[in-house]
Amino acid sequence: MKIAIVCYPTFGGSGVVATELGLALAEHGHEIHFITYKQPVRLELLSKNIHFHEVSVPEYPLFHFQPYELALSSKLVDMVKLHKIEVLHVHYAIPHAYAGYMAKKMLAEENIHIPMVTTLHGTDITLVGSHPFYKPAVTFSINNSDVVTSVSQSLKEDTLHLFDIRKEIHVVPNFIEIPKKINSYTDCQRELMALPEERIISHISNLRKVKRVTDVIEIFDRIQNKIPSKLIMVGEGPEREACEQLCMEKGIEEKVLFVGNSNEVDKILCFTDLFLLPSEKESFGLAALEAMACGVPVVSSNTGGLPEVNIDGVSGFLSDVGNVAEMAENALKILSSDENLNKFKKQAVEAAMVFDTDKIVPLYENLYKEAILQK
Ligand code: GMT
Repeated sequence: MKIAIVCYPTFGGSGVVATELGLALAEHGHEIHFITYKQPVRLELLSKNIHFHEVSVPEYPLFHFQPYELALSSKLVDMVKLHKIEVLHVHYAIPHAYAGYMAKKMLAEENIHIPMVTTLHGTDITLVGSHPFYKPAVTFSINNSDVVTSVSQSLKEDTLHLFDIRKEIHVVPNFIEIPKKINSYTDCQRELMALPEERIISHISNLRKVKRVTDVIEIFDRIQNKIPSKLIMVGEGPEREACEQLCMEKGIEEKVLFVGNSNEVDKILCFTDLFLLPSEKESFGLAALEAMACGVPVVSSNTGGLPEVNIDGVSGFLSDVGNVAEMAENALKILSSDENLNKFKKQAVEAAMVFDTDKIVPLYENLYKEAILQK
């Protein structure tokens, strides 16, 4: 199939899932066209099956806001015609589903009928999309997609609760290539990060409020009071300063390393003993799955789709949002002995297997085939 993928090209989970999906589909022999404003971060390799088309928005002083949706829908029309694209897969409802719908309508004028698959990722529904300023447009674009998917059962339920949806929503979870993860780093160079007796804890996100990153510091502070440990904070975002300030107030700044955005997530996870994800909202929790696939147990909140990924007492533990004391206790349970830690590490990988690329990508392929047949 010839498939266009529209996504955010940044470090966010929706862009990562879209990019990994495109790469996996290309490996299955499909022709993939990424259409976005910048080459996606995880898309290092363009090849016979992988193409990237940049959407440029010319600056014009009259516009207070440059019309990205307009430029995107025009680019979609041009690329669909030029490359004979058969299916459009848009990731993140805002504004991609809206732009995709406009492209479909323009193409229909020329008797070209292309189905659109819309994948809902989380904040496009739970945070931004349900805002009254966007809600009518988001409802409209979901109802006018040919196929709608959500990344967890919990997000499906949230969508049905928050919007007036007439379409069936298919749950297609985030995925990960397990064998690659397990074998990717044999020499972790753990000694560069911590002393042999120290445990290494990590957190990866865009350090936004929704991730409750100051809770990460609170949990770590309680852990390091009991056992020697280090915390690695990966990612950039508006809450970084508050976290750094909190570390200083607690006098733990030397034990916490802020490394910014990283392309070496696998390497960091390789020497990590425990992953913390105390989010306020999390439709799936790709970061937790990435950790589990690398054999890292997860202590997380029980919000959104996290209980579908992190299995309580198996791959880690879950607690109510904000219950940092319980999260710290759970972390200590896992880290208390090598025997316990190794048991949880093994169980984390096993729980991640459910989301192996080979199991999930065919679900998307089947939805594309059905959508094309129905056109
Ligand atoms: O979590 C983020 O801040 C990034 C965000 C995004 O939209 O890129 O991630 C969302 O989509 C991911 C991929 O489907 C999910 O794994 C994340 O749980 C989800 N984030 C939230 O719901 C907060």
